[in-house]
This record gives sequence, structure tokens and C-alpha cells, in this order.
Amino acid sequence: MRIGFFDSGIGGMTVLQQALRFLPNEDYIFYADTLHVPYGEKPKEEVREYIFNAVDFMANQGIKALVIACNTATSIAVDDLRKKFDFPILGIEPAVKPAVQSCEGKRKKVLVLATNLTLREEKFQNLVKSIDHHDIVESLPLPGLVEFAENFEFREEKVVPYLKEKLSSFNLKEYGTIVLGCTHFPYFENSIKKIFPEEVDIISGSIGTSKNLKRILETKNQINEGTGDIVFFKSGYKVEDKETLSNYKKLLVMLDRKS
Ligand code: DGN
Repeated sequence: MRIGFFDSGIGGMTVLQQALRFLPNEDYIFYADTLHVPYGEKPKEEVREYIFNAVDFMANQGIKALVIACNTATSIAVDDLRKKFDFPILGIEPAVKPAVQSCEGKRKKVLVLATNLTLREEKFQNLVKSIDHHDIVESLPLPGLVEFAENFEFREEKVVPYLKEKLSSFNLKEYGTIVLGCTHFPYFENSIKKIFPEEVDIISGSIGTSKNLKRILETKNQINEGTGDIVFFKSGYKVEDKETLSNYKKLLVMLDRKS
């Protein structure tokens, strides 16, 4: 059986690319809910319905595990999804813990970049409360980056001015680690690095999620059951159009080159 990857759009591909490195001998379904992207600015109940529809669809295709490759979807639906479906469900989350651990000793701050919805949710608030004992975690929603990615706009000359404006009130020297808490953001790692005057670590949850996926498949003895084949779906429709498929493959190649 295949492994399902789900996101509101092409952000989830940044997680799939990491998973492919750890688990090349698996087959995958990648589902992008492109009809409803972006999730980050919509009411929670509406987004929750989209997520359940998508996961129902994937479950009907037959999957042996699901990766919610969307921080926003994890924060509002992972617990309820686990109650409904009996395959393992992994949800990506902002990697706040390793960021705090590495910054505390350096007297630096952590900046979490994510969607509005993720940052507002109790899951994120509780996570920060349980880890951030010295008040070093700050956050900023960047909805524009989701829009850029969905439009395949990755050029630094477009992205950097947006980031500069959004970060204009921050003292950029104070930060040691930037947490990419939205799976659309790793596409812009180079532009983000450029904004900060000093060297910063940039981390996301995709390596941890991929390692966990591997561990779960090993434990269940369901590992190495494929050949790296990927079937793409957009909001319930199989992607057959050659141009779109080739664009998706190009994204994976682009991400591979960066990592
Ligand atoms: N890629 C998603 C995330 O990680 O939160 C959400 C992007 C969006 O739909 N706004």
C-alpha cells in the first residue's frame, strides 16, 4: 500500500522530498487541496471540513500511513483524525523544542514563522508554554509566502522585499534560530537567510517527521514495499496533465538540490 501525504497545496512537497530520502522504496500519494488553499486565513471549522474530506478520500484509495504535511492541518485536526482512522497518522509541527534548546545557551531568540491559524491555535500556544521558560520565542505569520509558492514564484527579487517589510520592526540580530512552521516556507530558505545580518539556523519539522515515519513502518514491518512512485491528486482529482506533473517533479528536484 502507499503512504499518503496531505497539504493544502504544494508546501507538503517539502516534507515528501525529505521522506523520499529516508524511504526511497515506498510508493506515495500526494494530495494537495488546491481548491481551498490557503488554509491559514480561513475559519477553523471550514478548514477542518476540507481536511476530513481530503483524508476520507485518501483512506478510500487505501493508504498504510498518513503524513499531514501541513502544520495548520495538524494543529486543528490531528487528534480527531487519529480517532477516526486506524492507520498511523503523523502530523508535522513547528520544531520549537530543538530551536529553544540551541538558542538558550547562545542568548539568542527563536523566531517561528507560520500561518495565522497555526500560531493562534492552542496546540502551538501550549507547546511554547511548556518549552519557552525564558521568553525567547517570538512568532510571525507570513501568508504572502504561501501565495508566492502556490504561484511558483521563488525569485529572490520578489520574495526578499516582502520579507524585509514583514520583518521591519524586528531587531534581526537577536535571533539564533528560525523555525519554519509552515511547509510552504522551506522553498524560501535562501531568501529568509538573506534578511538576517548574522548567521541563523533555519529548521523545520520535516526531517523529524520523516524519521518517525520510517520508525513506525519498521515497527509495523511494512517498510520497503514500493519503488518511489508518486501519484498526485488535487482536491479529489488525479493529476494527469503532463505540465503540472512535470512542475511537481521539478519542485522535488529543486528541493533536493538545496538539501
Ligand atoms: N502548508 C501549510 C502549513 O504548513 O501550515 C498551510 C499553508 C496554507 O494553506 N496557508
